[in-house]
Amino acid sequence: MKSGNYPGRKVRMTEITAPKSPVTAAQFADEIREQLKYTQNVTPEQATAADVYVAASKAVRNHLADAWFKTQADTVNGNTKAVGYFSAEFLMGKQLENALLNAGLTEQFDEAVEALGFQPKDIVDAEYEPGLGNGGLGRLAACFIDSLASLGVPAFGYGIQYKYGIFKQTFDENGKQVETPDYWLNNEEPWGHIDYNRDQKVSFGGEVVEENGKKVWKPAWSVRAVPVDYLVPGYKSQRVNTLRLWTAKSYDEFDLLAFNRSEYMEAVKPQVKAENISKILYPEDSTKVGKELRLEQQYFFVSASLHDAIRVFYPGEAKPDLTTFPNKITFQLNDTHPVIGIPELMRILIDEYDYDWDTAWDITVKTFNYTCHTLLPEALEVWPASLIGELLPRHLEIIEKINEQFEDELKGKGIADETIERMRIYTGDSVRMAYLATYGGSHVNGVAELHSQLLKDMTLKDFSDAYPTKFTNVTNGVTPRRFVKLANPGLSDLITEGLGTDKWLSDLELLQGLVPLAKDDEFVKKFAAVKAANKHAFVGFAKDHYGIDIDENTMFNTMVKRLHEYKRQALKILAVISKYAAIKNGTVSADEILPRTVFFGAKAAPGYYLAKMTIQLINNVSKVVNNDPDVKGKLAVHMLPNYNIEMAQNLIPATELDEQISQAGKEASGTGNMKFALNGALTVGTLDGANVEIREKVGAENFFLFGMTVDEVEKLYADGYDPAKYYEADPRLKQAIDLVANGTFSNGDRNAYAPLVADWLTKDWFMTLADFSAYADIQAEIEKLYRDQLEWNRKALLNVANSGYFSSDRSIEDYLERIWHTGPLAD
Ligand code: B1N
Repeated sequence: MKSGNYPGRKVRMTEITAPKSPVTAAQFADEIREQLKYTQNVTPEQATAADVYVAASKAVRNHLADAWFKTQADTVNGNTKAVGYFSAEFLMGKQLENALLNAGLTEQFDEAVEALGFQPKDIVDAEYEPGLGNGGLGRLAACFIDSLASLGVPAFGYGIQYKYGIFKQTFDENGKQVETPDYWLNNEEPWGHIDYNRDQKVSFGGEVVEENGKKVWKPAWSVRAVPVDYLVPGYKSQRVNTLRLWTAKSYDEFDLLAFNRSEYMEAVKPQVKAENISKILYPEDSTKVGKELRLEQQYFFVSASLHDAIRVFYPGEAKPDLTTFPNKITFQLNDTHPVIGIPELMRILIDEYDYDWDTAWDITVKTFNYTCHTLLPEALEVWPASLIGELLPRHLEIIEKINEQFEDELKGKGIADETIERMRIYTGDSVRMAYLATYGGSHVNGVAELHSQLLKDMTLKDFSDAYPTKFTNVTNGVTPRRFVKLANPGLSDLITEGLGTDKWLSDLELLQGLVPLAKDDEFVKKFAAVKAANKHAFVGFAKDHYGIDIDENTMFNTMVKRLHEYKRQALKILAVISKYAAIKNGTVSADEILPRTVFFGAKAAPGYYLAKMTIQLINNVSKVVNNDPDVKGKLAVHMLPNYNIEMAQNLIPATELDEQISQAGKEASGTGNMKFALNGALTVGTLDGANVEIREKVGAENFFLFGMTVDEVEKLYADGYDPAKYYEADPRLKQAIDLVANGTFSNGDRNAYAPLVADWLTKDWFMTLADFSAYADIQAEIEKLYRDQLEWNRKALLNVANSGYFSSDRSIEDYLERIWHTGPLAD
């Protein structure tokens, strides 16, 4: 047992070091050979890296099987409440390396594949990364299920196995984003086990009739939800949880009549319609997409999962006592996407199990909790009532009744009519999912201190006034296993050397033991050497993957995240342009210039016009700058295609300066910011999301803060914001925008970026121009510190030492204590 040093910590991770089925490298090699022979059907001589990858994956999976069965049995038979994490996205990243680490088989694997004549890295790289998420929200779900298993908490991840994940991004010759489908299942996928025998029926449409005084839903069509199970091994916990992703299949046989007339397309129509449900991940991030298919997806996975949980916890019982359901499992709703689960559980309890309304409501509220991930009011999902009525008529009735009960309850609390009007869940025209989630569950949380506060003060203020005790905060976190140990082995070894133990991997607050070492110049130099080695490694990675040449003797400055106006990639590229102009004009002398390489990585939603134009601009700035002999060796810009988990694992450890420059009050949390700090990058950032807490933990003197605060932003909106004023006031900004407008980055075409320029000068909703001067000014401070490598690295090391709080293990402990009220399984 170890203890962290922050207050309120209840759960302690107990490392179980001795694997229950230890295996030698030679035995593991035999197991791989066996898989090659009997499942891949190739000889070791015929085997390619891809074959060995599949064989090794299956061998690791076999090692996890017993722990998986035991965890399942303990989950059902023990008396520890389980967690069901409902999420439309799980952005897992590659599985093999992580499974090896958590199963304690890394060394055996390395030796075994070498004995087979392969390089371990080539085998790990042969895995095709599953992209079943858009960005931070999906990656958070993946970190959370890793931490749940590592802490030994019984848990299920529930979601969708999309056939096509997030699109693959390339750029055309004009620098425009091109999206291509990500058919990840075209490659052999050894991790998911499709279980046709644990399927569920999910129905849609039709009508509600009354039979014997009871409402009966007569659906028009049904699909077959089939679970695909992924093992979620805990780090040294001997626990293996389940990620259950549903895939949609058709019940309908071929329409033989149509088939006989050779109308092939007609014959397979029902299959196509059913299977469309799990076909594609919506490539939207932090924006609302109101699409019928999306609601079908949401209902599909939530309905199947609720029925599955009842099956798991009451096996074979025709009349289970579901009043005990909230003692068996608690469901966390990851944003509004699974919120249709609230009326669905009501329907199941009332229609399928004959409970009365009040009992059903009591069970439902106790079972659900809701995490909100946004502050943009336009991003909260609202469904047209007509759509719900068509697709889920019984649910619309239930939602109406929930709303009636809700309005009565508010009246009873003496709340004013106009407030009630604002708070309505069902307006007659539409259903507000965030409001339904807040009323229909026990707790609501934001994802960083500032975000949770702003939810209470703004986005959900009426609800927080009426139900103050429901609201809480859980600051996001990231798993140190993937994002430090696997991504940054050099730093991991140094940390272990510095602390004299590797227990920090399951108790990240132990990193604080590095604080005294920041005074030790020799240790700081070792730390600097790790960063230099990571930069060198990334140069190789970038050459292999993107064919680009990078000068490793420059500062590596990175901005990777989804492309969104509020995140303000525009602010970064304008500052780059301004720097370019300064070098060209000779406003800065050669020895004043700190050589930098700026990396961008960002996907834009396919329909997001200004975001896509920003990508195009970055690509064309890159072309001009990188081909200009005047700035060679001083400034380079790279827009790296297809930012994904693999790129993150390679680029973050090599980064020295990280950009977290969103407009204050817009980024709910951010989790990239945590990964960079943990890997020894310094942050330049605004007081937004979790930046606030990162700065508190690492120390204001180790963080480059700039820009307006939330209050200043609000005031400026209220006073009337005129971006043109800022354009006129700062010649650096004026020059940068003029260069975009005058065709410098579009072969003289002055229209190429006209919509972007017009938006900046007349609208600029996220106040990029207002923050430009502060951002440009702080660069001098950054560059001054960077010239003193020892001081820079000392501060970077202090970022690592003080970022232990941002482990997703700590987030899960907070959920357990504040929301779920459960804990690890007994051994
Ligand atoms: O969730 C992350 C946060 O760290 C980020 O600040 C936040 O922007 C992100 C609709 C979203 N919020 N909302 C989404 C994703 C997909 C979708 O279809 C919205 N993503 C976030 C983790 O808390």
